[in-house]
Amino acid sequence: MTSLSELKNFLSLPKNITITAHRNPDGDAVGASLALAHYLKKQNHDVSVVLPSEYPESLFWMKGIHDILVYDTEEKQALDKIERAELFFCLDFNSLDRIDKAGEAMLKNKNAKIVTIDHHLYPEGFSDLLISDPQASSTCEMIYTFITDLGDADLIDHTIGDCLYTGILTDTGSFKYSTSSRLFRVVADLLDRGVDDYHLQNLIFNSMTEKQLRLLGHCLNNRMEIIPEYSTGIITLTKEDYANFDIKRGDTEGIINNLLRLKEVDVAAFIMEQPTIVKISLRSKDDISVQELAQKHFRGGGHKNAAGGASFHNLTATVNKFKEILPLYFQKKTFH
Ligand SMILES: [Mn+2]
Repeated sequence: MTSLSELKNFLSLPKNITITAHRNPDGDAVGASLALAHYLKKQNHDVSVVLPSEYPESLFWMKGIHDILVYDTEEKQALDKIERAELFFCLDFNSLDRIDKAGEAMLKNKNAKIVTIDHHLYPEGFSDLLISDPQASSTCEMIYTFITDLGDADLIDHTIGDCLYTGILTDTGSFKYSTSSRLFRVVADLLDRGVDDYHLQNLIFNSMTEKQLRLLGHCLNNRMEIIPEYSTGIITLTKEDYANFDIKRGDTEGIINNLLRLKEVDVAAFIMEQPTIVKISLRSKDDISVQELAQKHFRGGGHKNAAGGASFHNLTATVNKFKEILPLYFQKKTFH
């Protein structure tokens, strides 16, 4: 299976299909998985979504989310779905290390075809059919195009629309990054299909817990450092912060974007001390790319304006390493 028309043929009879997306799934990964699952179920396929790790609580309102199998905690059921699948959809990632053990299990199932739909740069070659578009705002935007290209735009109802809109909204930071006229046309069509954008904005963004807002205050007040000569901002979180604020999955989401609200900051780094590694998230403005820095120095990758990776040094050493690398990538500014 190497073309969309072959896939369409394959899908003309009910199949066992397993959808997966990357570890620590975000709004785009979960939204794309559920949207595709709802669409395929409408065509009588037997569909399951298997994610490597837990999805964020902020998305619990999404229809079908509690049917998702989490490999970390439901390994047996997840493996069963992976072993029985005739077709895999890999969404919102393009290298198998993003799905850990689920990837190994998937490759063992030699009877199944693999279709990847993703908007990250430099896809690995593990798929039978690769639909890659680094220009797309989100995998959710690509799922819309995918369903439309299969001739099934009419099947996009407001349930599918809600899922797609969620991924678009979160991956573009409420239409702040990687937008295009094409994206706005997609969104206009989703609204025509019954998506309530105001309601979804509230569900997704105005639903912080008090703890999360206080943690944001702590980060900005006590853990932020600005390096003016490299237009860079850094926020760090220590193990003690994780304990004191009882930080759970999803609690730190979006904190990094606050650094870019500063006029003088073009590059933002969020460096988190985790139990065994130190994680680093990077964001940038305009044409400044953080992708290569993440890939070369922190075993990671991502997009031009949003990338990440990890380090096996301690927190201080990782922060120092990041500061030492800055001159390799960014012009030093002089002040008069
Ligand atoms: Mn995405």
